[in-house]
Amino acid sequence: MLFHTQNPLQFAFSQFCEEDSIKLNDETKFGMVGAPFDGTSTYKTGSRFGPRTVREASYNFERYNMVLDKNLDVSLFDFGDIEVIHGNFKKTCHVIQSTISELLDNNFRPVTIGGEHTVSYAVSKALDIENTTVIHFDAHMDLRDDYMGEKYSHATAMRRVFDLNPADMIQIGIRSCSEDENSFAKENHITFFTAHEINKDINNVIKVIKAIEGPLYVSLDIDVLDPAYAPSVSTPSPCGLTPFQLESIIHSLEGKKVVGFDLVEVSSTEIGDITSINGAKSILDFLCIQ
Ligand SMILES: [Mn+2]
Repeated sequence: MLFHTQNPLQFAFSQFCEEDSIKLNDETKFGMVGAPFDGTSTYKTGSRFGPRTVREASYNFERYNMVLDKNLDVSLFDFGDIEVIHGNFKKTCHVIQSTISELLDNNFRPVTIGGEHTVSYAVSKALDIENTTVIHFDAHMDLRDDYMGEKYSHATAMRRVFDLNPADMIQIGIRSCSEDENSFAKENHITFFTAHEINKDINNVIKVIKAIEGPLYVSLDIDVLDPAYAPSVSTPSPCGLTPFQLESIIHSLEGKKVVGFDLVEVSSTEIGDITSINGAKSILDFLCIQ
């Protein structure tokens, strides 16, 4: 695997796992990697700093989750950052895919910190998601077939994931798309819940998640949150979810077989930035329900 090893912040999440809780033969163990690629971002760049700032933000939290009355108790290995190739998505995609494949070969469930949303496509390719439902949190559908002539872009990421024939795709928190994307979602039976629908009644999306059978892959673009809670993102879109709503929906994944989780589009560049704090918390919420 190709990893940087110099940065002590790379292993920040590992603080939540006591050494004796790490069981090498545990088939439910998680392997964390950073994928600091932001080469296709078109508005506010900087998600290459996501892995660093999200890990740093994780220092702020307790192992004990008061809401769930539960200690975080998973085997989690943080392998540091993948060496992405800025300016070359094709090569970057290959490196991410082969790294995730290596994690899977060693029975690690991948937790990936982006980077921008194309990272999710690279991970999905490694996972072979044909029998898997993709749960996609985002302000945007990301279902364009191309964006400014590019097939591989943050704006087409979920269309490329859809091309991999997942069992189902459910989009949560949507409030921005083109007319064509809207039609594509409807014609292809992609279920989507707008942020407005969730604000009216969160129970509908929770009911749908609880009814899913079979494996799930979760992709969380942090811009699903309102820019009040996540301003440091590539393409902010107002009228988003609150951290309370996101927390409730993540908690509804409890008991589901989640084969992988990614957090993308965090472009915080400073310690204590609220976007990275909400991102780190979402990863910890997810890990706590395992
Ligand atoms: Mn987005």
